[in-house]
Amino acid sequence: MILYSYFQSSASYRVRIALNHKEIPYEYRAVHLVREGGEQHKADYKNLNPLGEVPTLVHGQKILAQSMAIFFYLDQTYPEKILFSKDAYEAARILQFCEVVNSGMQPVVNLRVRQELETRFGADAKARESWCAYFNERGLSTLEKILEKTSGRFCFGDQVSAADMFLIPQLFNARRNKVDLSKYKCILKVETECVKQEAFIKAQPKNQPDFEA
Ligand SMILES: N[C@@H](CCC(=O)N[C@@H](CS)C(=O)NCC(=O)O)C(=O)O
Repeated sequence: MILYSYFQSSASYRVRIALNHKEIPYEYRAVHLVREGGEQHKADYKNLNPLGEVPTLVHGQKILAQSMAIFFYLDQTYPEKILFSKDAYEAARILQFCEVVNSGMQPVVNLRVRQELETRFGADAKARESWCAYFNERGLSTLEKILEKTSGRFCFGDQVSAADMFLIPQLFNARRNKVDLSKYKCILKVETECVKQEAFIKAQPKNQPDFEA
């Protein structure tokens, strides 16, 4: 497998954790999202991912964008160490949790959105930070409420799932946006367990070949 990724892309970070968790070896191909206006916009890359985003997973002749779709594919093709659950309701609740991140948080604080806020609406750094803080806090307080009911060592009981793999990269994102996480007790408790796991450690931005301090 080949993963097109950027070290500090939270959506790529999710997939890196999932691949590590399932112990699937992969080749890392860096796509620099900023250099020269962003390599994600180059024609060659857009042949793989027409939206011009990372991650993209290539498996033989198969090409997949969207981390959620990649998670689905990985569970179907490598059913060991399942990312969702065999129980339909539990799987749907994990999916629901992931979607709070995937639709209510990450896309509205993404690089492209921050760039548009600046160039189209003249938002300065402080205004952009305030925008990101609002959406991060709205999402995090929702996740915290869910975790009050579902968490054990991890987001859903004592088993690592896709929920943890969506949560941890979003915390990285929130910290970059200077969000104060101290009030999210359940989130922080789960994070303490996740960061001990090999799959999560290997996937951290600072452990990627394209890491830049
Ligand atoms: N829903 C997509 C989100 C992908 C996405 O937004 N990727 C960001 C990095 S986290 C990106 O490539 N941004 C490039 C840009 O905004 O130009 C997924 O889950 O894979």
